[in-house]
Amino acid sequence: ATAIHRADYTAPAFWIDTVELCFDLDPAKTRVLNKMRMRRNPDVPAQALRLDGEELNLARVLVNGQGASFKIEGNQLVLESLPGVEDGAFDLEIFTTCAPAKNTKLMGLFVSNDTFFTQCEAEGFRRITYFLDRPDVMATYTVTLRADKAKYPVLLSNGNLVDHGPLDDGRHFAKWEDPFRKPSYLFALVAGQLVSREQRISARNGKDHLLQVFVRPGDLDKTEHAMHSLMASIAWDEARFGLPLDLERFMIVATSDFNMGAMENKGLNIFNTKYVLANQATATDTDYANIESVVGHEYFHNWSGNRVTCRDWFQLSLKEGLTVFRDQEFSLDLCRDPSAKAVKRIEDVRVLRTAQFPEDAGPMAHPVRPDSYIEINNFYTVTIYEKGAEVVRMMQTLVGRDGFAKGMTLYFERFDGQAVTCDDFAQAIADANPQSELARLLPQFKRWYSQAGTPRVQAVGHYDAASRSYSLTLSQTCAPTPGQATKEPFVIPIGLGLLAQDGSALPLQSADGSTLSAPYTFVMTEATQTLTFVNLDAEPVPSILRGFSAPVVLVYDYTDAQLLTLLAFDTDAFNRWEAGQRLAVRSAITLIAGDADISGVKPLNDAYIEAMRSVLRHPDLDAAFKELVLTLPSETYLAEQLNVVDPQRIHAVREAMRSQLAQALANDWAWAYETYGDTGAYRPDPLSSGRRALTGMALSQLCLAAQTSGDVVWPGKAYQRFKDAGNMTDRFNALAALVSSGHPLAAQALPRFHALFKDEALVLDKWFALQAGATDRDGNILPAVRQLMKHPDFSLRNPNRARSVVFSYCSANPGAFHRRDAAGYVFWSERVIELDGINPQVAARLARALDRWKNLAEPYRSAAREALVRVAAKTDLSNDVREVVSRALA
Ligand code: BAL
Ligand code: ZN
Repeated sequence: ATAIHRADYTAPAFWIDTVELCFDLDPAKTRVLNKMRMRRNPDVPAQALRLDGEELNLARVLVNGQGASFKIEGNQLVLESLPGVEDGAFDLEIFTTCAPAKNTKLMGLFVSNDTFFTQCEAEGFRRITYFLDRPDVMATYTVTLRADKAKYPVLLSNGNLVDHGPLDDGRHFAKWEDPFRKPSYLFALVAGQLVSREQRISARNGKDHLLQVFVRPGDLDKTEHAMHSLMASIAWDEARFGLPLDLERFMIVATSDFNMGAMENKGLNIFNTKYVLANQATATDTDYANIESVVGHEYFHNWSGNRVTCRDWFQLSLKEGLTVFRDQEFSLDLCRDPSAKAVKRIEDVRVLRTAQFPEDAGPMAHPVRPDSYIEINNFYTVTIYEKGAEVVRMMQTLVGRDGFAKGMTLYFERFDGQAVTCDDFAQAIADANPQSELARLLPQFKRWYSQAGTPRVQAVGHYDAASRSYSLTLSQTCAPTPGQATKEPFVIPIGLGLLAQDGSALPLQSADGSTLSAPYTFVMTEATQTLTFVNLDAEPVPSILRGFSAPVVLVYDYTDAQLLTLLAFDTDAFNRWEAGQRLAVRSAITLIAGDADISGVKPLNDAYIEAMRSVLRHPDLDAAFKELVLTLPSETYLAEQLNVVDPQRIHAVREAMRSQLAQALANDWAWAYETYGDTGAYRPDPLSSGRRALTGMALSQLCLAAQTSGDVVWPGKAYQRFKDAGNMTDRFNALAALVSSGHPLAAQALPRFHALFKDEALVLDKWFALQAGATDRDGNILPAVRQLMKHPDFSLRNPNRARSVVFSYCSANPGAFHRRDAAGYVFWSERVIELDGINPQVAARLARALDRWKNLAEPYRSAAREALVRVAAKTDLSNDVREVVSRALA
């Protein structure tokens, strides 16, 4: 496979104006008739027409109704001689067949539970018919679906239903027209036995719309939250950005076999069931929150992605970074309470730092707008999505919230109906705000799109008592990443405040005597810059990078006392949380990086424990915020702070910290459990979700403490709660408390849970994931995982199930995965190879579990390398997996 380079982009040699597709749906052999109205692109030198196609059986090619000569070159259908009509336009008709039932890659047209679904992004449409399968070729589609009526009563495609009726032999048809031009990756069809929740709404402009959520019969009682989320999304996009729903009908369909979370096909979003189905008996608070943001995300794509799409796949973050930013803002705006907003922001940053920062430091590091790729599926990454969203967020910071909304308006005015680039977006935001810092700094700001790697900002403070001034020197660096040896300085907005030693907020007075208004953001542009503040009676405590104002690592040599002050008093909730994390990281790293014997060690000092007690007992802080502060930094996050990673030592130290907190705060956890434990009638709002999260944490800590003390009361209470809980969050947390503490009652609770939910696939995923992700005790998890794979409910073909077992173990359970005997890595290599034969996209995700092998200590490092070499030695790997393992070994 060869790499594709952004610099090689050329416009297509042909355009497709209209597409008429007719499907005769049959799982074994679906017939696809594709009639296109095409024309040459006069701006490009005349050349042969090359259409993409994959795993298709070609039966017929007609040009203007006549048989035409063609050849197949690799995965392309090539037509050399085309009619030389005046305007270069012609009709091309292609008849192919494909085998949806055999499509285990879940790209193109596939069958799941006797229902047809499609997934075309990025390059799945070519598995349905020969096409110019690239996002800058936009056409209008008319789609006719024909199928057996009894088996496939519901026939859906993009746009509006314009005709339907019976056919011979018990078959029927439906004809759909999508009035909007779109690239092929937004095409979709669904056919099967589905039922729908319907809602009619009137938009602000008085237009009526039909909203539908389609699911399998039996799941209708789990669609209310998705429908509410959709209605809220529609209202939000109109209110915040003036962007209305542009279709008469908007459909969401759920499928249990899906590679991604969901897909924004025009008017016909296809979702993984995980992000649609919820009721209180089967879904947790986290599920509810995820559904809200994914429904929002896909809906927001209707403008940021569909109305204005990407010129090429290097511009993927144009739509994904922007749309993640939009879904984050949507969820933030739905939090009415400032504390809930802070919690949401912390959660988003946690994802960025535990997933994207490692990516940016590893072999797959790439800019937000990559320069090359081998397999585009590998670039649906946390860098494109989450870092891309941070880049958009910084733009909003630099132009202000209103300025950003103006920029969005200009962007859609300029580019509606077009396929454009990240440059076009940034330019529109800047042009709408000509006086802004963004406009002034745009070329430099765009380094966020071109340079990979996480910048490090080192801050050094100096207080001068004689002049009563405090200077803060900031220096930025960014380590080399593959293909980028040196980096130029970034534009880094740095939220900043100063606290007195008693914790009170200090006014920021600059040397020229002016007072800077709060919240203050310093826009860093140079490699090193110094800020000076005056009229300070004593050395202040700096609160830097407030709200996590830029996706950077902030290095500042805080004293413990300063961190305790920030934790207790910072008005910026993000930095308040961050101070607690820094304290915990410091205690952990000191031990992990040293070589002292750590058995029986108590890593946390009294001051930290007292600070945690104060937070837990705090009368004014919300439960959700408390839960975040009391959650120790993850093993993955700790690993990223080290140059040489011993995963077992990290695991042992973190477990010792958890255990120490459990014992030292035992009374406080009991108090928290009693105080927050009853959340009344179930509602998945941030406030009551936070109470359940903290209660779950308390129970887990109490069961952990019981492990040492021999107490039987709390494990008993956990078991009782597990049995009696009125919602899945409480039930699952109680089960997790028993499993994670290794209590014998877990052995009773697990089968009971399975029996209760044996028909609920998404709940079984949780059941599998809990066991595969459980704390390792004497190497017991890997054998358990192998056993789980033999369970009658396990299937590697279903991506959700594969993720719940294999990924939960390999990618989310470092303490169990990184074994001294290398058996975890052997298991990983077996599964990557096995999955690659089924579904390369999912296999390549799993392959990334060893991205950071070069940082591992011995014996892990050599064993991990050996496992990678074993996978790479396989000659018939997919491009997907080949790219990942080659980059890892490079
Ligand atoms: N476009 C792929 C799925 C998503 O990001 O919405
Ligand atoms: Zn998206």
